[in-house]
Amino acid sequence: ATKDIRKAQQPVTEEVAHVLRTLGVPDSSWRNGTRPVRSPITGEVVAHVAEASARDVAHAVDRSIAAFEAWRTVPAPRRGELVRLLGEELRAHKAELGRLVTLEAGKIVSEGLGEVQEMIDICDFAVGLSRQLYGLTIASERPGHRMMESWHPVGPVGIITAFNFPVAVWSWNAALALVCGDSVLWKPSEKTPLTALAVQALFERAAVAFGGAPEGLSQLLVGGAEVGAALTDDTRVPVISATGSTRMGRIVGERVARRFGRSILELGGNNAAIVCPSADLDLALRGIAFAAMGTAGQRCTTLRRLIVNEGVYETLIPRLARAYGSVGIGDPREAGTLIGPLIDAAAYEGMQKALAEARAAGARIHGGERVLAAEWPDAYYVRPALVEIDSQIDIVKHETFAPILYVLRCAGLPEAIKLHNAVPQGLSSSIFTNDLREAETFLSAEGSDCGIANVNIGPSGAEIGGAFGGEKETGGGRESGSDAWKAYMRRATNTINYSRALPLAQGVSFDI
Ligand code: UN1
Repeated sequence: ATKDIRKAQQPVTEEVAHVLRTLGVPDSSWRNGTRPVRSPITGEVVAHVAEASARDVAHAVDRSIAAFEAWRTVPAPRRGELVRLLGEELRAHKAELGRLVTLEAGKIVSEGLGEVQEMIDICDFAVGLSRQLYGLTIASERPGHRMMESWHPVGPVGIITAFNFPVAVWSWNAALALVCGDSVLWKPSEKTPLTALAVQALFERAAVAFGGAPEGLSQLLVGGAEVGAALTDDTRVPVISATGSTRMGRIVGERVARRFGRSILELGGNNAAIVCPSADLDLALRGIAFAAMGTAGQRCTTLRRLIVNEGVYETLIPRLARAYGSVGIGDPREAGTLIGPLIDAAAYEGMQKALAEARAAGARIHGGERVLAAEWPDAYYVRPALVEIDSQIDIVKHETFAPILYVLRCAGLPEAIKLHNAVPQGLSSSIFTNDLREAETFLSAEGSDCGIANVNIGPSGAEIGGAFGGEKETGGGRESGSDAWKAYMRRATNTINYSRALPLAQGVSFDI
């Protein structure tokens, strides 16, 4: 192994057990179950979790409805107090929970901690929101009448999350849903149930400190696709928020729509950055490196396509290739590691398949090979791949959940924007430029077609204050900040007559 490749210094299984116990997760939930859980750091089995059945889901929904019926009458600012206490638990256990994210999802230490920070941030946001669930007052056309809008709790919210943000995505949904007066049911990724168990334990502590939270307000359903399907099909669950692949989202979205449920879908991205001739290339290089290689390319916001103006191509790409060649890969717990493992063998195979297709199309590929295979045959570490390619062939339009950055050359901004938007996904995007006209054009109606569009930062690493989500095959849902809370409530339009007459709208007369 070369200097930039880092081996594990300490065993994983013992550390997982220690962290779970520190976080107050009962042994019974992770020691003797039927479903094995692997750490991607070494590929070893670190726990066996118990699984829910479809019948358990139905029973959990019964409890969730009872909890909802009590919770919806608790004043919203008081509901905010529970979320404040959850934020306090997360603050107190940030180090341990962040560590567990590292052990179970393979994120480097600062990204594991960052994910917990994102949870703390959304709790703070939701606490403030609990006093700001505003409706409008609307001018009525009738004398002596007033119209207004009321926002009411909607019911149990089903939350389906992915392995790559195993805890933060739950919190974006749950913190909002809870202050909105809803109960929550969480089906985490089958690849990352341990972090979910830990969050559930912290939630339960917060509920005890709160005193009087209804039993079953937040429930965890560990299991596979059949658990997700039972939740998705249950007509008593009005909102399903699902994060994951477009393939999964198409199934969930169709099933929820069939029963007139509401879905919040946060699916695949194929995020690009455009580099213009005026760009600050030092800054662009750092922004690109984090967005493309960070989290081993396993964020939905990961930078996957780089569209570079021909005027700066020969300066930027060799520098980027050098960064790709020297980045630290290995045990994510080691200081200096920037790229941890892929989640599993399937992720590795998907990556190699995509690279083979690009190679067959004549692409020039830097990196992409497996490393540390002799040390850990069951773990999948790769050097991130930089792929110079002439045109946006099919594989470039596809989201491969691995660190592959396709680089395309372009002649000017109109061509760059055209290439940028010519993919089925529409999550996040960015432009590197110091030209105001280019920046504003990119952000305008004729610019990026994504839910997130940035200037002089990469497409990943969004803050929780903004609405998060995207267009087209990304699913159209919005989570987290801004007014995303509205998706977790139902809206009632109210008309109040405070006069003695009964005028009808639109001048209709109906005298009996
Ligand atoms: C995801 O990968 O599912 O913007 C979410 C980001 C993070 C969230 C990513 N705040 O990269």
